[in-house]
Amino acid sequence: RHKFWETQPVGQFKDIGDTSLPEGPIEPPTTLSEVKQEPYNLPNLYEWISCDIDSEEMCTEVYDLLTHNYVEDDETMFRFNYSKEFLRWALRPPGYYKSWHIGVRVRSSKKLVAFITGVPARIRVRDNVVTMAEINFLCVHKKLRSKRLAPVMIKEVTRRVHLENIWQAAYTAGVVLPTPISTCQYWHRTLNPKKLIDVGFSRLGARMTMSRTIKLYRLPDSTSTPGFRKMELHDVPAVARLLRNYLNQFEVAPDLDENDVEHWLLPTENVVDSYVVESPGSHKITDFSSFYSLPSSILGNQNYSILKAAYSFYNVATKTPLLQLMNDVLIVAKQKDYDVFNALDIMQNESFLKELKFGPGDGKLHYYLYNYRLRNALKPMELGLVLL
Ligand code: MYA
Ligand code: JJ1
Repeated sequence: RHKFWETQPVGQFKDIGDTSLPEGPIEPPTTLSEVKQEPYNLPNLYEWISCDIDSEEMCTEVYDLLTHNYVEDDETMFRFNYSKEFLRWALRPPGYYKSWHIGVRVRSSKKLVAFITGVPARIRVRDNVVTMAEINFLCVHKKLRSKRLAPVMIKEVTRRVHLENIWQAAYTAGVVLPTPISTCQYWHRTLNPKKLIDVGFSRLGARMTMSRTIKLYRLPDSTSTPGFRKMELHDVPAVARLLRNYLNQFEVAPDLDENDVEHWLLPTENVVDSYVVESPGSHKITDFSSFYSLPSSILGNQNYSILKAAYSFYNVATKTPLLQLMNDVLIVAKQKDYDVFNALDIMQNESFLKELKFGPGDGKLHYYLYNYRLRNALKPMELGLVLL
């Protein structure tokens, strides 16, 4: 069934329900000298490169590959269109390794035809904080699909991660592989109903007219929570405290320090947006909410070419009701001209999805760990990790 994945240290389908297997690493680490020193072999037409994502030229090549060949929905109506600024942000967190930004070129033409990345992260799994690689942006050019290039890319990124003495990884995918630690559902909050219906992202509900639909999804012009404002650099320590404390309750979550919070959550125009609630009297930061910006190309529509989507990132409410905080974030997303606000059913998101008029999408997201076994799959609400 899974000729490649059956050979890898991941939870296997045949082991589901076997409670005799221990939680934790599946294989022990080897010594660094036992890690293969040369890259895996590619078919001779191709060559490996490490991508210098700082270089405008290289970043454009990666952007173009992904824009035309990355993840699509099941009916090929939309394709993720990560921006260059987003890619630079996603790929250069504290402690990143350039050697984990891996490209494959055609030797003769130098054309970039495949890509995979890792970035380092400390992920807590129950009581253990584990240094891992977060693997993302696996992409093979449409013309080179089904040639078993993906397994070679995965083995090569694994080798380069091992060279840094790191032995575990976390990743998400829309496809089912051996074996998900959790399976989550995408939910969508319409902000611009007319456009979403025009481009086929959503349909007019039964017994609904366009004007009733527009009214249903209308939001106030301004936010309601006193002290709600954009996060600033001086908020980093307070946000880090809030977030670390909040994420403690989940079975799997990132272990974020102040440097991580500054990188991942300080607002970057058109990439990531964060808001805090500062108590008007005490100036205490009591609540926090964030989203990232991931547009999709609209494939084959006469009127529109880009869908502006915001994705819920990390939210912490200690004083303001989470429902009210998220409603304020929907209002800012609408002000910023996003067409839709997306969220997964992870963390405490279920507590606001229905009430704030999110509807379930047709997409699922499966979460995976490499070389780390969990005895049982987790409920989405036990997950405290968002991958980009
Ligand atoms: S998820 C996003 C993935 N990208 C896309 O969906 C973009 C559009 N699709 C493509 O570009 C291609 O279809 C890809 C496959 C490249 C996905 N994750 O080369 P093949 C297995 C893992 O003939 P292609 C993301 O970025 C498949 O089951 N494996 O196939 C996270 C089969 O193996 P097996 C996948 O279609 C990535 C084999 O590949 C995926 O030409 C995490 C077929 O290879 C997938 N999304 O190319 C990667 N899709 O026979 C794992 C298919 O066994 C990281 N396959 O079923 C693991 C941790 C590594 C680090 C460890 C450190 C310690
Ligand atoms: O965006 C997604 N689905 C949309 C569009 C569907 C178009 C036809 N297939 C959707 N729209 C309905 C919205 C509606 C609004 C009013 C209320 C009811 C709902 O469902 C889906 C997620 O649902 N996205 C995808 O399929 C993209 C791929 C998802 C897998 C991602 C893999 C990521 C890899 C990470 O490394």
